Amino acid sequence: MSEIKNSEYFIELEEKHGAHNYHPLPVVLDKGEGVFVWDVEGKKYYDFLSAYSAVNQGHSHPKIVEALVDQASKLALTSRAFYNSKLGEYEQKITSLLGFDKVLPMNSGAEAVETAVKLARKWSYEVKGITENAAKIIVCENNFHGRTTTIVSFSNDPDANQNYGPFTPGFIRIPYNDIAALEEVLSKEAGNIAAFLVEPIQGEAGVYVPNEGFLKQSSELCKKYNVLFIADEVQTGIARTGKLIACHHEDVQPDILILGKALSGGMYPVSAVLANNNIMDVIKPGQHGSTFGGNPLACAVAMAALDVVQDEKLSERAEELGNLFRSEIEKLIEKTGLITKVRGKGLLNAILINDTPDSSTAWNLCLSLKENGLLAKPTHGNIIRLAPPLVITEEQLLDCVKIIEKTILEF
Ligand code: IF1
Repeated sequence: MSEIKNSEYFIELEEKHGAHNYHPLPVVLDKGEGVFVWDVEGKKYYDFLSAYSAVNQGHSHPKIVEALVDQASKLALTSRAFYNSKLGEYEQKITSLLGFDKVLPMNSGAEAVETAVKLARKWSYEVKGITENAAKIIVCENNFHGRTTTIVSFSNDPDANQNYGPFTPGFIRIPYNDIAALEEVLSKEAGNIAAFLVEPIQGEAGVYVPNEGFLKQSSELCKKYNVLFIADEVQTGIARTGKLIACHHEDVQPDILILGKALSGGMYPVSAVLANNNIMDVIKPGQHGSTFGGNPLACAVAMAALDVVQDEKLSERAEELGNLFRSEIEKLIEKTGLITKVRGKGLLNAILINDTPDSSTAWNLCLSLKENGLLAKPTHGNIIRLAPPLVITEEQLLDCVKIIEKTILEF
């Protein structure tokens, strides 16, 4: 063990004392500000992962830090056994901003997805009239909705669910971006189907953007068959794709909306499930909850984080800079055989590396990008997600394009 507290020292500590449930890039981050992070040696990087789109507002945004510190110094946690002076104003703000009657506040994204599953099931028994315990929820191949045992029960990724059984029943998987497959299942079994749970863009699967109209047609099919359309916008929400939520690209209002990650600007675990009264009111006192859900600190942070999205017009920025980024990368693709495609919406993008998914090319490219001052990480094998904080300027974005070009052409 090296005594100097350098990167090696910290990596060894994590290796020795921490579960090995991740394989991080060999960089030890110590400071973050806006689009930049610094490692313990003081080296500066552009952050092109944004903590998986949780830091849309930039690292340690002063307005969000101030809200956190002020509220933490006053009242952090009461539990929902009592009312508190932040929850009601937060609920009013987020429901009016997103156009729903009610919100159920939770903490992690997975908890919000679990809440949405419970809500949809309960609605299907008590409102739609499905026989109890017979409700099914349609999900998509290659989905990612979190890591709880019920959520991994409907995953088809062995890394996500191998040896975590027995699995929760009641889920039907169809191919992503396949309206015909959805119609097929609904026309046959809608009587027993509570909901369709879908990511507007599949993030972890490699930033798969569905066909134009997929969200609109899916939501209309759900309406036709009295099945709830649930949008998991944990990663695509909060301005990331160029709209406040990705569903807005197709003027779709989901029956249940799931938010997380950047809802707090990455400052605190905050997630939310939004729905109208005819759905949300099936949950009565004592039928769902969590110790930290809706605590005053989370509410204060989330209100500040939402203000930053509006004050700094982050949706518009993501839309504009995303188009610029993809057009610049398209030019790079002309000059190299290493990248075969760039895809994404707003500032949620990914490049496909011209090698097999089990190759280490994407990983090695990320190591080179790190050396050149930009942090990114491969998702599945040969896909590198590129998602900077939405506060990035055009000049910084073009600087990053130069770094990516330099790295690719030198590789
Ligand atoms: C990891 C990526 C993975 C999500 C969507 C719910 C959740 C997530 C659409 C759960 C979380 C995180 C989890 C993190 C890596 C990252 C991720 F796609 F964003 F890159 F894994 F797919 N719905 N995504 O993306 O939210 O409980 O994590 O707050 O688990 O490694 P959470």
